[in-house]
Amino acid sequence: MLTLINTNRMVPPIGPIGLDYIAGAVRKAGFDVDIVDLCLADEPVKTLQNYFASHRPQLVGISFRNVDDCFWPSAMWFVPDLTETIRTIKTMTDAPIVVGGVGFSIFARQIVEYTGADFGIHGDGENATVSLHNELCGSRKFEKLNGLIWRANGDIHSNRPAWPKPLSLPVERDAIDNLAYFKKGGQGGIETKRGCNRRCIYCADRLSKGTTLRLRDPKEVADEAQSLLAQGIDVLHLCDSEFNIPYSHAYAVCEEFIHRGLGTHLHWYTYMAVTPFDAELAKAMSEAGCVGIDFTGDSGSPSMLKTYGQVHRKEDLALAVRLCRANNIKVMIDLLLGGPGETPETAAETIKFIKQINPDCAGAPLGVRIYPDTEMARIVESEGTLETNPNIRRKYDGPVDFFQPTFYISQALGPKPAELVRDLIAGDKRFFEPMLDIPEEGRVSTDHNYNDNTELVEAIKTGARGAYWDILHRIRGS
Ligand code: B12
Repeated sequence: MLTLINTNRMVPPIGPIGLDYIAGAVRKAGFDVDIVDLCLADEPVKTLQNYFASHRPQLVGISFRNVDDCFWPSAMWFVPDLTETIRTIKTMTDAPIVVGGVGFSIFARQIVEYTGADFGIHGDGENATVSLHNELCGSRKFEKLNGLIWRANGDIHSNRPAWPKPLSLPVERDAIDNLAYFKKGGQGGIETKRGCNRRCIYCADRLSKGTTLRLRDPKEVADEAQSLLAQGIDVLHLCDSEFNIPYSHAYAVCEEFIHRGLGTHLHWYTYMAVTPFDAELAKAMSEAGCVGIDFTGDSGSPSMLKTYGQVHRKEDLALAVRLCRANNIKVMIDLLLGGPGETPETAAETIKFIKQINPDCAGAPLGVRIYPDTEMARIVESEGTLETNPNIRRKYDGPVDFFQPTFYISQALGPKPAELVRDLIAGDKRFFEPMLDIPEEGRVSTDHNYNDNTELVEAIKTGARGAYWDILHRIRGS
């Protein structure tokens, strides 16, 4: 028997859909599985105590979604909390502990080492969890289990990540309380594929999901959407890195939704790359129920787009906004301000351009989270000694350590970069502004950090549904 534990207690709460898929796969393999959801528990430690007082699982799986909040200057780091949770669980059970999750997979080996967990799974958890369970009950041959991080003779070993292809997932979605998450978190989640083959210099998705596109059968995706709809969940956020990569699959998913008439019952939001996108896809998405797109816009400055490794041009962003408007789809543009080479001029060019193309919203956070093994990390390392690099921002002492929240803000933006960006935005309510290093007493929040966001929690409590940028935009007014 297997116990899966959700440790993400951020609010608004996001359903641990990875555990829903894993539990479905474990059941299909013929094992019993329980989910202990600490996010929905008032008292997590008591919940764990009560559970382990009456259950003796053979394996405990812990889901670790967010390593940090990726938001400067908040820069919250959750690995110490995970360590504490694992320590607590070890006092309650002798079962081995395996950790997995999207954030976990970015730093798999380091997290196993830091937290003292027995095992980790780097990548997809469905097959890997079943295989680990089988090996633990059998011959304990760990060398060949894809994704496994394991200990032997005082060493930690890392097998190659588990990124199985073809990808087929359980569609029942009945292992977690999706409806409770919908009522408290304002949306459900679903994936149409895994992996991303883009080369954005800052992105960690290739570390956690791989660079090979692993597509689900559109019929399977639609079956799953119907399972969620049957539970009363009629607003979804897709959990793909970028829905339109590849274009043909996005179109095929829309066609299947349209064929089943899902677009009239279901509303959904998604992340998208700015290209490929055209009138045909925009129309199909709208008919399939898409009501909002959050584009990886990054910048309105050609030189910064090049630096970030983007393939789109600023003109593509303008077209994307027009296509959304023509198809009644709300549009958000996610920017990244402060990367290598950002100057007051490039920042001004971006803000001015975004104002001109007029999306519903634009996220303008400051600071790029530096992940290890990315082009971004290589750029920073090529700039010389990390500890004295004036572009690096962090809140911890000692050597620079990308495992902990470490950000890049181009020093060319001057000593008060957030103020500079806010001045450029000049109170335009379409923008989510960067947080200030020292928050102003009593000032109403204008950023879009979704961690511990009481404004969102309250709005959802009173019935708001949808992507968080859309809910914030509605409640803050424009
Ligand atoms: C969609 C998404 C969102 C949506 C969620 C929509 C929804 N309804 O679910 C929204 C916009 C709300 C969102 C918000 C945030 N997000 Co987000 N999000 C994503 C995204 C794109 C997909 C996550 C997902 O659900 N994947 C699908 C599921 C099935 O995959 P999974 O969770 O990885 O699970 C699999 C494996 O990891 C593994 N696994 C999982 N658990 C376990 C447990 C065990 C025991 C095992 C063995 C395996 C295992 O098996 C699962 C199945 O194969 C990821 C990036 C990405 N491409 O994955 C970022 C990502 C997770 N988000 C991130 C962040 C930072 C946030 C925010 C904190 C941002 C902020 N400050 O506001 C908030 C936090 C929200 C919250 N309350 O938790 C970061 C986390 C990085 C980090 N350093 O930790 C990511 C990785 C993006 C990034 N690269 O920066 N997010």
